[in-house]
Amino acid sequence: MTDSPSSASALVSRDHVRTLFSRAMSDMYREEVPQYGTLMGLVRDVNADVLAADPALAADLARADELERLDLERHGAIRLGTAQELFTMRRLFAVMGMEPVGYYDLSVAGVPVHSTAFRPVTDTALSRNPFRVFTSLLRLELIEDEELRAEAAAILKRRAIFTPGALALIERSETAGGLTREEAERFVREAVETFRWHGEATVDAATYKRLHDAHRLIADVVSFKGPHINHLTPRTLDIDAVQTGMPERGIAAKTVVEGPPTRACPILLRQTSFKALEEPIRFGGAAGAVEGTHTARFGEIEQRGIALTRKGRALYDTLLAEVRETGGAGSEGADYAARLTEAFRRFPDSYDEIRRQGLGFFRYSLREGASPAFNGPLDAAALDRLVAEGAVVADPIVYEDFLPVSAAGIFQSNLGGAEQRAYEGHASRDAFEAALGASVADEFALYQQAEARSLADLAARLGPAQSRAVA
Ligand code: OOG
Ligand code: NI
Repeated sequence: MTDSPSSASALVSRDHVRTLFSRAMSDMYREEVPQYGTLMGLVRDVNADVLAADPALAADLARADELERLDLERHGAIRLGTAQELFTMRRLFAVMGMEPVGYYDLSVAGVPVHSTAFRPVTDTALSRNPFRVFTSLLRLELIEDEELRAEAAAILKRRAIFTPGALALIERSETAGGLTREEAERFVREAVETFRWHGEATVDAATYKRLHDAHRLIADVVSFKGPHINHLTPRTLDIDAVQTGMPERGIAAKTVVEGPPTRACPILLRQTSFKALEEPIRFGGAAGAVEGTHTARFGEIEQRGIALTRKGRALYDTLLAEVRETGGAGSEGADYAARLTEAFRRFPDSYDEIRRQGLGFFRYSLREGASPAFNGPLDAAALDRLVAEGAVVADPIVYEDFLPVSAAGIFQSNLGGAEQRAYEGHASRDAFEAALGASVADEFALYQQAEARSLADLAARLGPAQSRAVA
């Protein structure tokens, strides 16, 4: 596959289609939610300040192929109603090289959905454009009221969220192994239609109210023509600066930043958002059109840090639970940030310690111009020595995924925070994968493979004798 426009029948890369799509989504959302544009401006300014103030960081990011993708980088979120919708959504994202990674059960946090993230998975694709979409599937089986459950299912069954043009091009891509330039552009125009906001509800006001009373999220998924994108999130290099900058630009920020505290070496993912907008909608029905409002769409910012190993993640989960469970306070309380910082003192805050203790994933490479005397094998001790000598660089691998506790916090902050109780039903990964028509990739395995690939390359560069003995 190639990006070259030389022939009209040549296929363009999936990365190219994804970039076209993420731009089109961003343009559409900026038009629909002007505060998103304001937020993008703020993030751009903060990122420029951080890079200007820290040339070493700028150099590290450039070497790790992180710099170029920074301004392109964002994620979005959608909520689907049926298994069929999820199945087709997987095929739609596959056209753009996005695959389902991870399973998130949000029912434990009182949100009746389970989710995955569609995202690119290869090193090259990620460095070109890591656009991801957090995709949730409503779990109607968690609605207690049987009649309402049946009604919601019937409403969802009647809708068709994909345009005929999008469906045809998904099939085309599946049979031809990709799309031509012209098809890709048409595909993006058609695909974006699915995620557009519709001010017209498909239900009458009374039905909306019943769905809303069962759970605000159920009303959001069931009452509309399609799964409107509910936020788009740019990536910042300093979320604390964005958090303080938001009110200055007239944006009402959520009080607590989700995820780990401020650290010298950022881990995983920190996120904050601005409150969902109350938007006018019109209900249909026998009585004629009725005006109402709906709250769903918001803005969010994220800062990404190093991907953690299972061991590192377990430590993160333990420390976070400790803070949140103190007096059952969750993330409430003025001292939350201070308690978080205190608890995370037990998480080493230097890349060197994180690496030695096996808490995070790294990408290893030979430093430019280095030619260390080396006689293999490239085991852990040899690697430590080469890193200590400075001949080998260990760059943190960026966390590309999401965090269930944070996601629940983001959901809740936009649901008015009223629905806190956990649902009885627990994780249902098998049902999710059956609906998806595929299994979700294991995020830890993906990071592990990325690290292993870098070690294999390094071993090959150090000398052929070593390439047979990778640590
Ligand atoms: C998704 C919320 C989760 C994140 O960044 O964790 C999310 C939603 O509200 O649909 O986007
Ligand atoms: Ni998000």
